[in-house]
Amino acid sequence: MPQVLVPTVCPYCGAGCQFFISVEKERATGIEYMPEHPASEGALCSKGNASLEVLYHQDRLRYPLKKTGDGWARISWHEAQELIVRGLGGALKKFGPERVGFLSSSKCTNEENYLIEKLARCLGSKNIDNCARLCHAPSVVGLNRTLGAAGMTNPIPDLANSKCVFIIGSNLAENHAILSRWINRAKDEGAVVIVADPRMTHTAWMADIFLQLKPGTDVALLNGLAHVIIKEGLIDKDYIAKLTRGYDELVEAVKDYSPEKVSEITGVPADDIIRAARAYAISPTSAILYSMGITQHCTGTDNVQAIANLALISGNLGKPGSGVMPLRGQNNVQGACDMGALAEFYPGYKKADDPETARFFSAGWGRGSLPVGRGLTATEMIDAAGKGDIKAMYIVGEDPMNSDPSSNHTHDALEKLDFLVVQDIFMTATAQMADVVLPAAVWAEKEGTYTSTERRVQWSRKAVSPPGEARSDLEIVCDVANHLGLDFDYPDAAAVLAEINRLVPQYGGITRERLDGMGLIWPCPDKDHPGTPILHSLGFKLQDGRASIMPVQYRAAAENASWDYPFILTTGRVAVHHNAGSMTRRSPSLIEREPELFVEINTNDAARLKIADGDEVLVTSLRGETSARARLTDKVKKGVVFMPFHFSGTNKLTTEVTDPEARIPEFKVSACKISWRD
Ligand SMILES: Nc1nc2c(c(=O)[nH]1)N[C@H]1C(S)=C(S)[C@@H](COP(=O)(O)OP(=O)(O)OC[C@H]3O[C@@H](n4cnc5c(=O)[nH]c(N)nc54)[C@H](O)[C@@H]3O)O[C@H]1N2
Ligand SMILES: Nc1nc2c(c(=O)[nH]1)N[C@H]1C(S)=C(S)[C@@H](COP(=O)(O)OP(=O)(O)OC[C@H]3O[C@@H](n4cnc5c(=O)[nH]c(N)nc54)[C@H](O)[C@@H]3O)O[C@H]1N2
Ligand code: SF4
Ligand SMILES: [Mo]
Repeated sequence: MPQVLVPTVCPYCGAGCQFFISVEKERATGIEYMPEHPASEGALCSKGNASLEVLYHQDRLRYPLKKTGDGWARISWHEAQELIVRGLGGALKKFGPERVGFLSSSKCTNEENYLIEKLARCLGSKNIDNCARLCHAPSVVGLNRTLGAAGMTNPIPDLANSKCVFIIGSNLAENHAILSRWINRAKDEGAVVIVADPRMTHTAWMADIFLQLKPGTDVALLNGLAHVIIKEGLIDKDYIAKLTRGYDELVEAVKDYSPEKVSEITGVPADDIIRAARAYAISPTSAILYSMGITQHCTGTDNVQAIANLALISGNLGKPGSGVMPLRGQNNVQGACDMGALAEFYPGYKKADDPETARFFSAGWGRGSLPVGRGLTATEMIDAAGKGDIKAMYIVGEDPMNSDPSSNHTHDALEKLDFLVVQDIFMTATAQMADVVLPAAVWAEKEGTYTSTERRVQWSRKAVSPPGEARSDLEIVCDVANHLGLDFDYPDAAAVLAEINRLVPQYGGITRERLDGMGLIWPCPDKDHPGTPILHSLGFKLQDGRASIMPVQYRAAAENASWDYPFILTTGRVAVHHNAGSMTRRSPSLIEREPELFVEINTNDAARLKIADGDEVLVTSLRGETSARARLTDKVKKGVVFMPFHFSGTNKLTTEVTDPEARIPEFKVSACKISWRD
């Protein structure tokens, strides 16, 4: 049989790179590059290149499983559905839908997320969320409030047009690797690059100005930049007058943030703050890129608003080379949010607490009444489970045991549930806690759309068949819905997309017929619309078309170093692993490069503790302890240590404190101590 090339979207990060899977005799045999792709231009990072390694892994879930006294038993799909009717359906009847929770997956397609959202709401539950809660929830809150939309404002290739790229709290060189190419291109054309990060990362190596701030002090830094821009008259007066409100309040709010004072809080030299402010505001076009270093704080929403303020006072929105860019993490976290897998929204960001929203969808879905009001977020569901308030959960493609903060707390909560069903491609730590585990097909084994960080909606084709009896999430969810008394009659993803086209205005014109090729960028309201690469070019979708400048004040992180816990632990990522690691730890070429959990410690701190490079140490916080291999480095400053969360252990340490509005945990600041492993 001849070789066939099947176009597909990378299953790892939100950059949305496409490539071809070559298929021979119904087996995926290799990758071919796609130079015509607008964002990746045929390039892939190490994870994209290794993505096929998970397809035929021996650990893939092949059959539905149920927990037995001494392990797991293979069961039929029929029995699995019966157990779900008894467990999930039983909890719905006995305790009511408000005590049942759903986690949807930002690894799944838009069509699958839409159906999981529809399933939860039609069963009467408001409790649906996805891993955006642990990721960009503050962007959803903060940018909707300031700019009226939470997406990345400009497309990836537009970065090349920027004359100043300000990267704050993002290690894109490792985590959105393909973006570095565009920033290097901007640099070649003379752009200034500013990086603000507590660690000297691969991204920081690209910087002309590097601001190595203390973790959790971003509001102070950003207000300091606004202070200098205002004081030196570098604002865009016309833009402020025509398109914003709230400027005077900002002037008042930042007047005490002199470079000297900000330097004391952040540890960044005052001169560098002034240089960065001038570079950002004087440049004709400046873009701000940010990610988890901004959002994963108890001040995450404030941080995001402080970023929007900078862009607004300097008029850096709505034109090429400018913008506010929340770099979305998972391959489809943008889409999972667009499809309403969030406690606050129905599909298309229609507010869940607005009765009109429920009326709109009950008409659209032909359902009598739908729940009105904000549900529990992912983090709140786990807390509620721990208190016995949530009784049953359906978790699709998410691994809270490893990705939520304070794993011991998560473990206790999940253990308390009367019934847990987990749908994944591997037996994760979360699946281990389940009563029933359902085997899902992974991206290359199914079709549908994914929305990348630049809001590009792309169709991914099925290349190969799933292993054993594994089925696509779309098929599984329809089956669950029908067993629970709903009527989900969708033959394929295209049928679901047609319904999305009708009910989600931003996706109105993103039809299956238009999606062969490089996709379309939403909002795309009708079939003739070309898509909208740059947001806000005609003003803002807020009152009078104006954006809101929202002043914020610096508040310290919830935890600080103390006598007992003298280090600040910050957590994050490395290039060759992905999130909780279920896929990349099983990729031979990737695990070989980073085989185990490590902790980066400043060389001076290590010398004081008599710790040598490669020693196994114990890292302890108020919540738990884990061992890790010491890695001595000057990338982190004295008093700060860094651990990736790709191996279980890291999240035993992290704090459960969340941002009061967005409910994102403060993954980036926990106090800890380091000691010898006995
Ligand atoms: N290789 C790889 N790529 C990925 C992922 C992965 O796991 N591995 N995951 C994907 C996902 S889901 C996401 S959300 C993105 C995340 O992508 P990033 O946001 O780039 O990931 P992180 O490494 O968590 O954090 C980014 C940076 O924030 C810095 N930081 C920590 N604390 C602070 C602070 O207080 N202030 C500031 N300014 N910076 C701080 C860290 O030192 C780090 O360099 O990556 C996506 N891409
Ligand atoms: N300490 C610390 N913790 C963090 C972070 C941090 O920076 N520091 N970052 C947070 C962030 S930004 C995020 S996004 C979260 C991520 O948290 P999670 O979403 O829990 O992390 P993943 O490991 O990506 O989990 C995705 C799961 O989906 C499965 N999967 C893959 N494809 C499919 C599919 O097609 N169908 C189904 N059903 N399953 C599939 C994978 O096997 C995996 O188990 O972690 C958060 N946790
Ligand atoms: S940058 Fe992201 S989308 Fe592109 S190949 Fe790497 S992981 Fe995949
Ligand atoms: Mo994320």
